[in-house]
Amino acid sequence: MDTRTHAAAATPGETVRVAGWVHEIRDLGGIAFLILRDGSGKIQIKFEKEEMDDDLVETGLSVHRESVIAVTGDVETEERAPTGVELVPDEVEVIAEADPELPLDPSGKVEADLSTRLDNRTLDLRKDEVKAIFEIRAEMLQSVREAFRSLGCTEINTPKIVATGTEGGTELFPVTYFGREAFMNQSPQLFKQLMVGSGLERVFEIGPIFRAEEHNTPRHLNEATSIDFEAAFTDEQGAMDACENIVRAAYGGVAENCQGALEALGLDEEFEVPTERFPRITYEEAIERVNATGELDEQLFWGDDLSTEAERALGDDVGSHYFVTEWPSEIKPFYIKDHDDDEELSTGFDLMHPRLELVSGGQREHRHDRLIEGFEQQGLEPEAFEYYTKMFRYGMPPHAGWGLGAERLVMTMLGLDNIREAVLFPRDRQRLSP
Ligand code: AMO
Repeated sequence: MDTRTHAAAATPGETVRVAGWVHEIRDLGGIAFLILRDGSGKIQIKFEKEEMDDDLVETGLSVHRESVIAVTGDVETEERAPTGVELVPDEVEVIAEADPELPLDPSGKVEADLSTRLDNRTLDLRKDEVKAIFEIRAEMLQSVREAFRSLGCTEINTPKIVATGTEGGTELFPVTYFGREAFMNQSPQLFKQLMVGSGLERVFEIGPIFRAEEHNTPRHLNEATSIDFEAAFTDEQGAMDACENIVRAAYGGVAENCQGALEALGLDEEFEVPTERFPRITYEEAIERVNATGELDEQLFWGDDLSTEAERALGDDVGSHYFVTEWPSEIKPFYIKDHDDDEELSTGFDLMHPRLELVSGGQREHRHDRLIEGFEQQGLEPEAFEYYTKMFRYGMPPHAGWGLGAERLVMTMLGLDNIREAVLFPRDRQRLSP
């Protein structure tokens, strides 16, 4: 059991045993300070060389930085100490000595590039501002889960090894499954849809998705975390309402419970929970607005996807989260329903942060025959998806949903430059370990 006193809880007048990492040793001659760091913060340990046992001083001051030690002693008030208290040691125990040469400086005095940091993530995460990202990520996931529960959703877990892809054939990772070809799942899309036709009706999943993206970009991962929602008896408008609710809850939870982490990132003053309703702009209006900015070398035409430059121009123009609705049917996947009165228009939508896309979603095609036609139009063989299409013959209600990239949410929330900052151990073209 963890019987130590946390650094932040050490109170003057107490005798305590603290344990953690040697953050820094400052030797001023007759007096020396060791700064010990643990999960709660830091505490100064004072060594008065003339007055203390030689072995104690020797042990305390010769230990290498980042070693794990335990120190027992009396806590005293000391206004000049960084936290206003210091510990006068009676005993120093070296629990796990660190090598003198470290691949990365956790005190942050020596800067390291992202690749070195990711290679040595354990040491990197000893920095307050890096640890803060993952505390915020955890809080975000917790708030999202709670918000889904209050929307009446059941959390599900669906297979990650699957027989077919859903999000376009080129981005699949093949695996061998007992001699048969299988793939890592790109999205829980088909499984979550099958659940709205079950007794569960409203579901969410938070889990990994795998995309064999060919290019390294600051916004793509080969393994990402998708926050997925799907609900029966709703349309794309209802799905967008739920999406707004969840994104707002994520920001709200972080604002309420992560003040320390936001401070460590220097964001405590500027962090804002979006309160205004996210504008819903049609695709047609979006391309008109992009063209009107004059930021693009070439004009956009109906049927074009929004390029990174177009997203940026529109994001600057709108200035907040916004939805793009009514995309052309031809650029949305087979499972997205077309508008009843105009087959060229889909019910698909994207939620955009001014910097990048966060969410795709829409109302789904729940009519069996139309679904089969959609497969054929997209050049997919409906037979391979029979496990899915078959259930549309046994009572599948109208439904809608979306998928939100967890890392992109953290990235945009905290203004991170690279999506890898929001993943403990990112997977990209170069990176398969750690
Ligand atoms: P889509 O493919 O647009 O839609 O993915 C949904 C959201 O997931 C995130 N995302 C990624 N994040 C990082 N790296 C990647 N390679 C990556 N790929 C996707 C993005 C994106 O907006 N089945 C549909 C969702 C639905 O309709 O319910 C889907 O997967 O934030």
